[in-house]
Amino acid sequence: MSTRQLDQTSFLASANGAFIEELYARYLKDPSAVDGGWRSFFAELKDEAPAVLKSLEGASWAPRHARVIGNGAGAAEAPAKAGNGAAAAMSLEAVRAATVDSIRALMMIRAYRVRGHLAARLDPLGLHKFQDEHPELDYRSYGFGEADLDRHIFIDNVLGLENPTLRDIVDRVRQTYCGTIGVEYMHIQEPDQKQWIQERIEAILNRTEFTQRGKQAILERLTEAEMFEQFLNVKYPGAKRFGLDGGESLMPALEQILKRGSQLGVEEVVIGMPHRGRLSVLAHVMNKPYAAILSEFQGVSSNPEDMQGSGDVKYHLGTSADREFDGKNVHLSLSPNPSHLEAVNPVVVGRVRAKQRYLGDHERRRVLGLLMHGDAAFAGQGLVAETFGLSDVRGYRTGGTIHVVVNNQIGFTTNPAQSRSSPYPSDVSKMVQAPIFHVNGDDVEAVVHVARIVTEFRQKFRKDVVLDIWCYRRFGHNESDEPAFTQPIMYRTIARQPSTRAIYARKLVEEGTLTEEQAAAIALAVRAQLDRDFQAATTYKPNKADWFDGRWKHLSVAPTFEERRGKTDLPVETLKRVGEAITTVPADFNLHPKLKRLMTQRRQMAETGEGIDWAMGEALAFGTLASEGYLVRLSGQDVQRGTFSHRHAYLIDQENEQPYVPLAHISPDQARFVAHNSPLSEAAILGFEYGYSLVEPDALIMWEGQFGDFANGAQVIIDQFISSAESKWLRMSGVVMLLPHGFEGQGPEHSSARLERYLQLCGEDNMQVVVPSTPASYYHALRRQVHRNFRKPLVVMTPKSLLRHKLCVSTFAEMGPGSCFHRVLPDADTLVADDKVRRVVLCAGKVYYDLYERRAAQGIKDVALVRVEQLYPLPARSLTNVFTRYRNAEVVWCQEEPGNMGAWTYLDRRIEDILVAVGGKAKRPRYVGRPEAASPATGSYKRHAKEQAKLVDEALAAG
Ligand SMILES: Cc1ncc(C[n+]2csc(CCOP(=O)(O)OP(=O)(O)O)c2C)c(N)n1
Ligand SMILES: [Mg+2]
Repeated sequence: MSTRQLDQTSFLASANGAFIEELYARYLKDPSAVDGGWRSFFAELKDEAPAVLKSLEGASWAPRHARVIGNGAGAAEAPAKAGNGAAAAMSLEAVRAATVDSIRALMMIRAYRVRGHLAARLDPLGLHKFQDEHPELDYRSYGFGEADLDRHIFIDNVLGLENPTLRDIVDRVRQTYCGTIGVEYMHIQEPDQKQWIQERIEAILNRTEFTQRGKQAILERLTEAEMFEQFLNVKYPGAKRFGLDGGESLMPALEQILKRGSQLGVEEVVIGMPHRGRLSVLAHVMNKPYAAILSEFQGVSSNPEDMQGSGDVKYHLGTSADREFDGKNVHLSLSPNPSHLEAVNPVVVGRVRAKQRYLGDHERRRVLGLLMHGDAAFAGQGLVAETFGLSDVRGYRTGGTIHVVVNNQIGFTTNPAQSRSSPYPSDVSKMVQAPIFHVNGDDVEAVVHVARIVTEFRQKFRKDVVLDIWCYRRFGHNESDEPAFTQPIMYRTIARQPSTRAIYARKLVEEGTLTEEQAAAIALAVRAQLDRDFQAATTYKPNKADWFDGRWKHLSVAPTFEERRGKTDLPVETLKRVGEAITTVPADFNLHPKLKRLMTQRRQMAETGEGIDWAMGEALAFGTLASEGYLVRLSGQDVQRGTFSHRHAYLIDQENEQPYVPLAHISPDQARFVAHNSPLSEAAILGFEYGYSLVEPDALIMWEGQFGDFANGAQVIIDQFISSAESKWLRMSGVVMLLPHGFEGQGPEHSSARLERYLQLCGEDNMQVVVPSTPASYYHALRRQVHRNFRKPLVVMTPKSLLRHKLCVSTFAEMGPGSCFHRVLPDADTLVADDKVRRVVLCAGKVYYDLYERRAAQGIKDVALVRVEQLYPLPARSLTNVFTRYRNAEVVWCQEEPGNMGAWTYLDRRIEDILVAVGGKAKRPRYVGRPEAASPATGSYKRHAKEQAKLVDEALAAG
């Protein structure tokens, strides 16, 4: 450095960051190139240096009013006394010393931003060991001593402080970051989001000053929550309600999210939550009358009496409501959910997405997803991560979900250390860089304050955000549980802990916001309401069921099995027109040569109406539905091309990788066709599509498994929603599952879609299970989904080798006028008179073609091959006709699957019943197929082929 005079404008204001960075770069190249003070400073910083230098951006952090003089060789002028305003002269050495101070202070501030939450007082019980002594949060770790506390540090524009002393800074960061709110946000990569949070919280010490009205409203919400739970406790002691007791501040938090959300454009909120506090949410957020809830405690069903179905326990029920906030209406729907914690998450997110679509909410600010979680479940369930994984994926994103963790620091009898490996239950949300606000539930104003911030953040950045409310569970896991068996210390502490309401009421009285009488009057009013509703509950009648409201108006309960074909045929001209449109590619599109051939072949199918293969049959179903105005949405791994390279719904330009989607270019007024390649998850994607289907009845919503067996990763969604939701919650869905299935020698895992599992779940007309054996059959099954006045989930065993089987083709005659879905396909060829038929071989799916070819090869004439295209609901009438027709024949059920799998055990008794009723020669069916097995299929192709030939031969052989 020269003795050149440097003034503040040229050196300190504009070039500070750059200057230090340059010094640092010089130091990295050669430490001896910078002077000793800087050298030891950089050496101390070690790997932290780049991050620290980065954090300096935007702050001015050196003596503002100083002029620098001297040569940096130790001239002894002190840094300008802050606040004196005059430009004092400083030696370069003094500037260096002041700058180093500033940087050290900034490092400390940065440490608080990153780790201040570790020292925050989050636990209302005071049992959690917070890290108050964390060295990075101690100013002494930064080269300061006690004597420095009153020294001015030359930083401005930081923490909203001007000209602070070290003590000011320490006070400020402790209040902001180590009070009753702990903020984790420094893991976020986007600087604007980080900066927004910093600015939102630092200038105001991360607190809101509430108005008197605001404070009273908070107390009212707490009082309702507490008294409602207490009332239930007194009136129905020991009845399970999974009380919110100890976590009451959830209620004002939710209220704030809805209120602030409505101010920021939210019109609809889809809510998902577990058992804990659900009754309070139903009553106080969803405005479900106390009388309705109390009547359920008295044993009245939640559904109107004339409804069938199983119904469900009260803490699983959903409902919807319209709420008004400052004159703005917000529509709320609380999703019903099963006991399986977190399973509702993807369902809620799918519902949000569907609502955003039909409202035209392109910015995703009008419809909001709000999910509540228990601490143990949030950390434990993989579905949480799977659902986060959808958060910014095309086709699935919803503009971020607000997550609220009711962190009562226990899961049933399990302590946090036993339920997770991470410090917080919320760590999983860092995978999407969600900001996380931890807050002490007993500081209810802090809770409401952060509820407001998370809502603002979500609306501004449209990203997931987490509010982690640290609270406690006043009683056992449920109301008949003894928590002291396992957590005696915690429960002794809880017994001494005044309620959140009591703490807040006392605070308001002490600060003079309310009188004690006013606080008591709030409680009295709530109690009076509860007493009135308790009386009303004895005569309470549930409203009419609401499952055919709104977009479901044109639908109704399904008619009996035999009367529900639906009109799925189309004029041949329509098929041709759609067929041509979906085989047309723009002239300037660079199509892969093989796909050029494929499109030409498909074009021929459309022109001749002959030889229509599986993919073309599917495309015609999709295309005709879209042109009739039904949204068609297909989702799953690699679905755009198709796992088996058969679909090619999205064509990729070989020059620029731009997609072209023929199905989206049929006509200008068509509905959308979309296929989304999904993340590699089954549960989240199927749950999402199921949720989507709940909102959108006039759409074909499909999930395709890569191979059918992978659907077991989504078993919770299948068991708890798809197969049972209509019965439990009166909610219909037309969701479709496409599950590749077939024994083709590919080994244990790529053969079986576990057909047996779906059949075992079937009952009470809950869903449909089909194994279409022709493209036309598949085409009708898909079209039927929306062309009837009811909706049922559809499970389809889809083929693999049949995709390219020369016999597995259809014609327009089978799709055109007068055609429909046939639940049973009779033998195509009559080879002998019906009474001469020796055996009827019933089968489903691919094995039919093996049987057909073998029968022809062997010249067998007296065996009829009958395909059961729909296994559930079982087409009893059609099968009766078959058995009546072939009265003298024995009946064989032939399947590829091992005997303990496939449709056999499901069909055995049911076919027997029909045979007995028909009274022909056969009294019961005989089984032909692979023997019982642990693993679905062999890993050896040779063995597979041998087994397959054997079962086909046995099905046809005489005797
Ligand atoms: C997937 C799943 N596994 C196990 C259970 C049984 N179970 C019900 S509640 C509960 C504890 C949940 O703890 P937490 O998530 O912290 O919620 P809290 O009850 O404390 O509010 C358990 C294990 C369940 N309902 N769902
Ligand atoms: Mg818990």
